[in-house]
Amino acid sequence: MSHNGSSVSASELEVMRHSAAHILAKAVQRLYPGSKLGIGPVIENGFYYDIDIPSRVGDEDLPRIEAEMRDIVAAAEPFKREEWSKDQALQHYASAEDDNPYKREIIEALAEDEPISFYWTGPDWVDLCRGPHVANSSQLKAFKLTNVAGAYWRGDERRPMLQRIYGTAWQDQDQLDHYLALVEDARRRDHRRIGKELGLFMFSDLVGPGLPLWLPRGATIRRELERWVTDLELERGYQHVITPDVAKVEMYKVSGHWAHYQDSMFPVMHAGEEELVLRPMNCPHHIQIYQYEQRSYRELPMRIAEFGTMWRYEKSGELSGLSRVRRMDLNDAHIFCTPDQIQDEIVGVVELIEDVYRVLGISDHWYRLSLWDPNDKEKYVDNPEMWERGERYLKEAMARLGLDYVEAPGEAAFYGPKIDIQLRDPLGHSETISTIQVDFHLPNQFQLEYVGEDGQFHRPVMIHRGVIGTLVRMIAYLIEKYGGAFPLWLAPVQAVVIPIADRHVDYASGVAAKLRKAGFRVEVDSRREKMQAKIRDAQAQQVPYMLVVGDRDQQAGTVSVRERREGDLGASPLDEFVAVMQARREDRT
Ligand code: TSB
Ligand code: ZN
Repeated sequence: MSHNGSSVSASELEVMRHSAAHILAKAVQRLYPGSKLGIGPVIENGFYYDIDIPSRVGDEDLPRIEAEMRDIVAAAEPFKREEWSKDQALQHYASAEDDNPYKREIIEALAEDEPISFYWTGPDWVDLCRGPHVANSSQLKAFKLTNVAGAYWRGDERRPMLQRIYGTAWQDQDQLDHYLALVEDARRRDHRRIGKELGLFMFSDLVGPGLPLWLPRGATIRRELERWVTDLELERGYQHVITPDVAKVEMYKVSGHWAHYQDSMFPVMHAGEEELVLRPMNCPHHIQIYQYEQRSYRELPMRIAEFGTMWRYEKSGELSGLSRVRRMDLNDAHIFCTPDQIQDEIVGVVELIEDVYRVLGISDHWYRLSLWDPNDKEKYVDNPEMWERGERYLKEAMARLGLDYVEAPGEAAFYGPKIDIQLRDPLGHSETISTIQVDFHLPNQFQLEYVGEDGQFHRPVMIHRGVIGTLVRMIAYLIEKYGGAFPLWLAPVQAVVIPIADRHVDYASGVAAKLRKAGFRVEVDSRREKMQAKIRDAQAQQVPYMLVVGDRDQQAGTVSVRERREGDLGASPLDEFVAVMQARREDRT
């Protein structure tokens, strides 16, 4: 995607990573005779090779394989390209020394008359490969094998499972070290890990994959976010509604979801005479509310909002903690407006998103203009004029806002182009949280109308938008961003009162009661543990305030305040401290 010189070095790096995959495969075949190679592509930050290895290989075997790779690098083996005919290639992979059904399958699918390229690494090892490669194995300077996973041949669970060995490779040791440090940081911040440590959410085998269960502390974070955003929306003229998360299949036939989005939907439920389906999106339901009455231009723009529950049958291999799930609540709204109002509405949504991000401390986001792919008739409604019009509106709004964006063909919704707001995780992967979409399609499908100033019927336009996106994905992101240290207003437990001895428990309970009355989430740690241990535990739970109370506090009506980052802040009269907490909660920093 880069337009400058760095794209050149990026592809150099790719070549090196690809050569690293070959060196890995050669090392594995040396150590585990009889290993049959599958495919070994370059991926982001590194490479992998899928290999059918006669014995099971685990992460503990990686150092040995790495050492073997180092020998190959030290031997400075040249990479040499050769072209074979299809027959020669097939013969090679049918021979006793390199009998390989996987490679034969790949070759069978290639054209009859075109030569097939092979790459030698040293005089004794060859692999089917398009290339290009480094000239010599000694050019591989800095690499590391990272993990092993099972991978079905061709991703098909009915085919054999091979072992996929992952590695990372870089220009030099510094770059490798930097990357490994990032990986370590990402591991520490991983929302799945922190979610467990802080007791935020869980999954259950009996409930099923991609279906998170929120524990009380996680539910608290959700509730706070939901209340906050709902209030912001009410201030801005949104009307909140509540609609069911199933509907008749018929509705999705009208909307076009059935034709373009069925792959992501759960199977249909046959209930008596009815055919019902879990909704993958909230739009058609909101459209029903729009159509409940005849609408006039005076009611527009009409902003119908809901934290709407959606169900998407995501592939099991793509599920990932809270970031990609099968049941989610979207901070959704559908704005019904006249064509003249589109610009202002888009601008208003972007401003709302920027306000929300400012409070959450999000500043490294970027805008992506997600466009259709005219060649993909299955995914997209075939109406070039409509796509062009939507794109124009979005571009004009971005120009008005003075915002830069990156264009991404093939990322649009089936019904219209989008502005997606992209966020990066610690390893630099980007994902969409907020989205703004212009849609001329659904209003047509449902024959939407309003009565204009002229007394005639007109067709409104729809803007679909999510501000904090789905609560799951946003919370996964926030857990990683804050490393579990949520700002006071979102922290599931905002203060722990720690009595020094048993005789302080009553006073501690009084302090907690007072804070609870002021609306805070407070716990009293009355366990018979040392004060230091209690502080350590509260600190590990990332609780913003620890209020230690002993004889002196009890007599003076104070609390000895410890803040999770600043440490000991000294004694403070309880009333004063409640006011400090209130102020901090209010400005949400
Ligand atoms: C904005 N109809 C629109 C809505 O009105 C819509 O559903 N758009 S969407 O398909 O792009 O989804 C909105 C957002 O939901 C995405 O931007 C993404 O942040 C989030 N999302 C999508 N799929 C998942 C998933 N499987 N798990 C978690 N979040 C998801
Ligand atoms: Zn929608």
